[in-house]
Amino acid sequence: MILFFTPNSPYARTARIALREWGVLEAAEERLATNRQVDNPVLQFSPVGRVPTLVHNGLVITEARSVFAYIRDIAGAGNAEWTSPADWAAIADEGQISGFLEGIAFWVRENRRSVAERSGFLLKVERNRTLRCLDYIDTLATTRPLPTVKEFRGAALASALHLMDVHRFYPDWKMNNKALGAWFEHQLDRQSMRETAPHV
Ligand SMILES: N[C@@H](CCC(=O)N[C@@H](CS)C(=O)NCC(=O)O)C(=O)O
Repeated sequence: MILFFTPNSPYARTARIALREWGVLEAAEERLATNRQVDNPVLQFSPVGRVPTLVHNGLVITEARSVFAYIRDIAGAGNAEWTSPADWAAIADEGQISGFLEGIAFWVRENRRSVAERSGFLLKVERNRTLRCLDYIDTLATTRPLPTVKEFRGAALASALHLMDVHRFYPDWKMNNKALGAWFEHQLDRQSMRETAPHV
């Protein structure tokens, strides 16, 4: 099983966390992708060429949510973290968390462009989205316990928060979002988080 990743991708990180949390790291080879390069090895398997991409038994699985579910399934834990009948509250929370992660990933990409090319408008849109999401998810965290990074929405949330932190987009966020800050600090202690920390 090959898992393509890049060290700072919060999407790929959720898959790397899953390998560790669900005990299947030894069955996988984590292979570096070279995103947006013509010789990106991911392109041998997937025309989309994004991470995470998981290759196993002739299958090419993309999209972080599906890769997480697949890893969980081969670990013997079933492929769904939602209970049956569907846990719509968890599904609703996952939507907000995925949207938050997407916003942070976009913010990082925009910020990576040269100063002249950056859109001040889009940076502001993403900053405002982030502030709104942090408040919303902080309220969630005070209402009911957030899952650990062993679940996809926990891994996605922790990966997004960590990337936001290392880029220092909003250094004081924990002061204004105390419940979420406390949850995040707990996740940082986990080995899966330490082994996959982004490099800046
Ligand atoms: N919707 C995808 C998003 C994955 C994604 O955007 N990955 C980025 C890295 S953070 C990537 O591989 N970008 C390279 C590219 O778009 O060519 C998912 O959930 O996995």
